[in-house]
Amino acid sequence: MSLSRANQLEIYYWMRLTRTLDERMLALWKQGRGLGGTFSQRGHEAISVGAGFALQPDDVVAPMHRDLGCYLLRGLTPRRIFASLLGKATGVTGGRDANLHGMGDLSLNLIGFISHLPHSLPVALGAAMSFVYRDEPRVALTFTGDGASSTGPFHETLNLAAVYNAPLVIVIENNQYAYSTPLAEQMKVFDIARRADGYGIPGVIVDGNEVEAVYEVVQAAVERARSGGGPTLVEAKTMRMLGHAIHDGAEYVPRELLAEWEARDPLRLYEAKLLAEQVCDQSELDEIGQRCAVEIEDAIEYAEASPMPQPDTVTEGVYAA
Ligand SMILES: Cc1ncc(C[n+]2csc(CCOP(=O)(O)OP(=O)(O)O)c2C)c(N)n1
Ligand SMILES: [Mg+2]
Repeated sequence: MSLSRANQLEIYYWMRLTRTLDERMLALWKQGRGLGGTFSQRGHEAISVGAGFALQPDDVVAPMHRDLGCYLLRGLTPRRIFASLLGKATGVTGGRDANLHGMGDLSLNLIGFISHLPHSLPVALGAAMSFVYRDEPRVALTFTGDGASSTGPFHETLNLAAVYNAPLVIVIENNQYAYSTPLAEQMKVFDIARRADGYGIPGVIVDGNEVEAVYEVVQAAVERARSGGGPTLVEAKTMRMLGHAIHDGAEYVPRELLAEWEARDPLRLYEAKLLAEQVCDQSELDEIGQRCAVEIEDAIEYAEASPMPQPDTVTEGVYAA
């Protein structure tokens, strides 16, 4: 499906909202106003937004820790996200973790991120198989990292999904590092999409900094899955532009490598494309930026004014003790 002008501006809005949220989230933490684990999204906006945009509302998505763009476009509001990050009662988990782990909402067909990597994969496969059993034309999509793609559950999920012909799309966010470990130190293949060959399913590589390219590849994989074609492994190549989480200065990443990728910043690339193709002019981009800034400031005010959870609610949602 080709993108309309309205679609393109919407994609830009989600990317810009993600970037604004990210920058303010990091600033809050540095000012001592944040609480828990804080994972930067910088560099991943084209993947989380481009892939998420390829889904229908009925499809299920299981994102990971650099996919806030996908959470946003699925309908998790900045207010709920900041309330979660600040550990407030109005957050998604009612203030239980002050983190983006577990920030799911099944009413939005959004499975919360499972911290154990890559355990969102078998769960997304379970969702995909439920669609098969119920004969529903729905698809499950999940994300994983380059590091997580070297673990057992990744391979088991691919194998089972292939054998079951599951309507599942797995997007690898190959950002060159798993914590402090560069790709070359944890695998001997440099195109992780090749891992699909071992399971008899398609493996597709896409430039993870080009949002429309990500959208097109994922959209084709989603429609293939929906029409009974089975799973696809998509490898989106990008770069983690900051440390693993905010405590990590990433001194181990060569500065030249970061400079190379900074020149291909996904948000700037999309702005340049929209302007070059005369989809809009600079004032429209600025207006969207202004809207995002207002929305994010409102969310921070809301989250900071929200109460902490009541101690007597601590056992709510605990299923085993
Ligand atoms: C089973 C498991 N082992 C270790 C960790 C700790 N951990 C969290 S993120 C991470 C690195 C993940 O790297 P990658 O999969 O490439 O994702 P990225 O953070 O680069 O997006 C590690 C080791 C974990 N969450 N789960
Ligand atoms: Mg990685």
